[in-house]
Amino acid sequence: MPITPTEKIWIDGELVAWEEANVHVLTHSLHYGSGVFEGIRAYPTPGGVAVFRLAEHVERLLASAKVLLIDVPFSAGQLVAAVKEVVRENGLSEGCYIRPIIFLGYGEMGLNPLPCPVSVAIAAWPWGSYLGEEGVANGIRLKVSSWQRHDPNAMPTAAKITGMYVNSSLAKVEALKAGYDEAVMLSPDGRVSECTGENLFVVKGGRLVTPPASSAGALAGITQSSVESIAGDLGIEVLHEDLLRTDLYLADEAFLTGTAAEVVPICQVDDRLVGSGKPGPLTAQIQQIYFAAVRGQVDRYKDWLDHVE
Ligand code: PPE
Repeated sequence: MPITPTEKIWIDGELVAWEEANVHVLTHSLHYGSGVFEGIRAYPTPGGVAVFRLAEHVERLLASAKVLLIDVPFSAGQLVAAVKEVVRENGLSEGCYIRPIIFLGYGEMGLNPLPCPVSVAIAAWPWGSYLGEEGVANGIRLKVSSWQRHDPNAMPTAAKITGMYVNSSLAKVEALKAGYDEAVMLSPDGRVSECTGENLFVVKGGRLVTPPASSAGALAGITQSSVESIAGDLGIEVLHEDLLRTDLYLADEAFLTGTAAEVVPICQVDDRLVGSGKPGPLTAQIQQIYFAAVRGQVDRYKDWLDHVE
């Protein structure tokens, strides 16, 4: 997805011009994938632009840093304020995608990251639907990847580590080259884990099922937890249970969730139609409430929004 440049990027406490937000080629994280990052969205609401579940994203960012023993020189409160500053100063009143990254900079080379300088950058730009408008409306086609999700003892899947996404990219490219929209990855023990950058739900017998993040080696998604709240408030039971690939083939409905992707129906998995092959009624209902909630149109979920002004 192309990036539309905005004016300023926040780096280590200062706003710098977009085109000057550069790093040295010997940046540690470029060589070893040792950064941690987040994907956050802001949306236009009746009360002005607001960031969706900002505190939770900052908390997860700092948790990812903790896993890598990165000592972050900013507090959660400072990072929350910095994200809002980036949205405000770039005049992104129609909403945007926000990408904070904590990375190890130039200064040391070698596999011991501990002596490296730590940098924090936050960029934001307007970004449309990650899997396309067509996918959001009519559903996408998934392929079960030949690439497995990481074993959590090979790569800490609870943390959003830049280097981990080589695994996701391999799966994504394989799926795209085979003519699918997205890949679904299995854990080393053959259970459904997640998609390359999204969590996954199936609907079966009126209940929602999503793989348990820890045993499936998936990221605990903030969109996933929002969808669980929405479903709970609709009186729909949500289970965290292991899923096999055949559970995807035989689901009544399925959809994926992520900040960038939002809520996207799945219409086929490995060329099997999911249900009727069209977005199902529960998926459509949850999608509609999610899109309204992020735009501040549902009173019950107003606490999820952090206003920028
Ligand atoms: N799993 C993975 C592997 C993942 O990267 C994401 C977010 C999720 C699940 C969903 O998490 P959440 O956003 O909290 O609901 N992926 C981010 C980066 C995507 C990218 O392609 O880059 C995102 O959606 O911003």
